[in-house]
Amino acid sequence: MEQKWWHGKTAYQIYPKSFCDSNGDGIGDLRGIISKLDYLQELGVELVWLSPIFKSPFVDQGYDISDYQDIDPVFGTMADFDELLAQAKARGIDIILDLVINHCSDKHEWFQKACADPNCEEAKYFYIAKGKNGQVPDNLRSYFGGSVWEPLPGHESEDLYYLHYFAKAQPDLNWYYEPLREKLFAMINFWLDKGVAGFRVDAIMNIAKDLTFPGLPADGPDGMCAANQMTAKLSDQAATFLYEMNDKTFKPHDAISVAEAFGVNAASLANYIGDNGFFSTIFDFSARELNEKYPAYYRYRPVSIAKWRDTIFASQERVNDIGFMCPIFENHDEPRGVSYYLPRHAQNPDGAKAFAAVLLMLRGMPFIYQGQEIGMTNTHFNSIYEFDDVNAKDNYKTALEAGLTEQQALDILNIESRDNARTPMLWSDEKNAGFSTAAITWLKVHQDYKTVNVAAQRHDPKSVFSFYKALIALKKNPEYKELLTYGKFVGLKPNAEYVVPYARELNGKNLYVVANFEDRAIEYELPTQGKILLASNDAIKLEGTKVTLPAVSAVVVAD
Ligand code: TEU
Ligand code: CA
Repeated sequence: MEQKWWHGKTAYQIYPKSFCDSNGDGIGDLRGIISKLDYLQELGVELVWLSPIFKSPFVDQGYDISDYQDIDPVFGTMADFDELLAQAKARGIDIILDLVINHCSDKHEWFQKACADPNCEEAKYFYIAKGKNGQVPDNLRSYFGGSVWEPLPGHESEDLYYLHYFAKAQPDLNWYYEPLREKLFAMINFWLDKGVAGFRVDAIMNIAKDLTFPGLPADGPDGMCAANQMTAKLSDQAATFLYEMNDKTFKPHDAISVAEAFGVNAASLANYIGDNGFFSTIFDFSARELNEKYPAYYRYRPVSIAKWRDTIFASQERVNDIGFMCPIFENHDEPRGVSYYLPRHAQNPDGAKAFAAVLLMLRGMPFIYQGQEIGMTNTHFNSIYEFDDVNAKDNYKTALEAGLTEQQALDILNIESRDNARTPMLWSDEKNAGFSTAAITWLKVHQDYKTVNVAAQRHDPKSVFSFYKALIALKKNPEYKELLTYGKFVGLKPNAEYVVPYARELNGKNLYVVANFEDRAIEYELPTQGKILLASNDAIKLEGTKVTLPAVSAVVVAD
C-alpha cells in the first residue's frame, strides 16, 4: 500500500457554531477556535475537520451554502481564517474543510438567477423540470421528509419544479452540466491553494441522478421512495464524476479527501479507497446504517455494543488489503455514542474510556467529535422548542402524524436527534460552560456541564480526556506507530456479549485491545503473552496470557 502523509494521524471534528464563542454573541466562531488550538495540540490531534464555515442562511446549519468562497460573518472574516490556518500549522495541525457540493443554498446567486430566468445559464446548474400529468416529476422522498420537488419560485403557474434531496432551501446542483463542474473544481482549488489540507466531502454519492426522473416503487404509505435508494442504484455514474474531481483537484495537491459515502458495496470499495481510488478514505458508517430510518424513523432500534462490534469487525476485515476507512463513534448528525451504543450501566466516564480504546486502536484514521474526548452524553431537551435542527423538527412532525403523542415524539428526539451532539462544547463549570459570555447561547448548554467539562478533566490523570490523550500519544509512539497504522486488523472471539476483543498485527508483532462493557468482571485469554501499554482502570490485571478486566474497562496490550 502506498504511504500517504496523513496515515497514522488522529483527526478531530469541530462543529464551529458550538466550539467556542470569542465575541459573546452566543455562537462559536473562528477566533474562538484559534483560542483553543493549544488545547487541540495538547490532546494530540493532527488533522481538524471544520463543519461548514461558508456564507449561509443556516437553514441546515451551514450545509446550505450561499457563497463557497467567503466566510460567513457569524464566524469571522477571511483574515481570521488565514490566521487559523497558519496558527494551526504552527502547532502541527492541518485543517480540512467541508465540501458541500451536492447542493447549495436557495439564496446562492446561481439559484436566484435561475428563478429570475429559468432559461439563463445559471438555471442549467440545477435540475429544473416540468411536472408529469399534473404531478411532480417523480415520487422520490427527500432526506428531510416530503417530495424532492418544489415549485420553482416565481414560476408556480408554469408547472416548473426544482429538485432538492435535502431541505427545500438546498437545491441540488446539476453535475451533468460540465461548466458547473468546472466552477466547483475551481472553487476546490481556491481553498487547496490557500493551504487547506483537503476536505470532508458531504453527501457526495447523491450527485448521480437519472435525468429522466423515473421514480421508484413506493417504500412507504405516502407513495414515495427514499431518494437514497435512487442514489444507491446510480453509484457507477457518480464514480465517473468523482474520478474527474480527484484528477483535477485533490490529486495534484496531494490533498486528503474523506467522503461521507453511505452504502458503498464491498465489490466497489477499491475504486473508492484503493491506491488509485477517487477518495483518500471514507467514514465507516456501517454501524449507523443498521438503523435504517425509513419507513419509520420513530420506530428506531438502539444498536447494542455487541452489534456494533460485529458490524465494525466485518468492515475492518473487509478493507485490510484495500485501504482505510475512518472509524467514528459520533458526529454532528448522530446522537452521542456513549448514550446510543453503550448499555445503560456503561453510559459514564468508564464506558467512554473503554470505548476510546476500542475506537482509537482500530485500523484507519479515527475522527473524534468535539466533546467525545470528555465523555459527553446526549443533551436533554424538555420541549420541541429547544431544538434547532430542521431534521429534528421534520421527524417530530412525522411522528405526530403517525399518531405518537407529543411526549413520545419528544422522547425519541432525545434519543436520536442530531441536536443531541450539537450543543456547546463544555469547557468549564462557569456560565454557559465557558463556551460564551452571552445571555443566551444559540443552542442550549448540556445539563451536566458542572461536572463534565474540560477544566475538570485536563489535569486529572484518570479522566476521559487524559485517556484519549494517552491513546493518541500511543499511536505516535515510534515503537507502535507502524503497527498501529499499517497493521492488519484481526477480530478476536468475544467470550461474553458485551466484550470487544481484537488484535492488530504486523510482521509477527501483535497489539491487543480488550474492552469489557459487561456489568461484571471478565477474564480473557490472549493469543500470546504481552505487557500492558494502557489500562483504563487500575484493577486490570495481566498474568501470562490471562487478562482480568473489572466491569466497564479496557486494556491495550502488546507482545
Ligand atoms: O449528511 C448527509 C446524510 O445523508 C445524512 O447523514 C443525513 O444527515 C441524515 O440522514 C439526516 O438524519 C450530510 C451532513 O452531514 C448533514 O449535516 C447535512 O444535513 C446533509 O449532508 C445535507 O448537507
Ligand atoms: Ca461568536
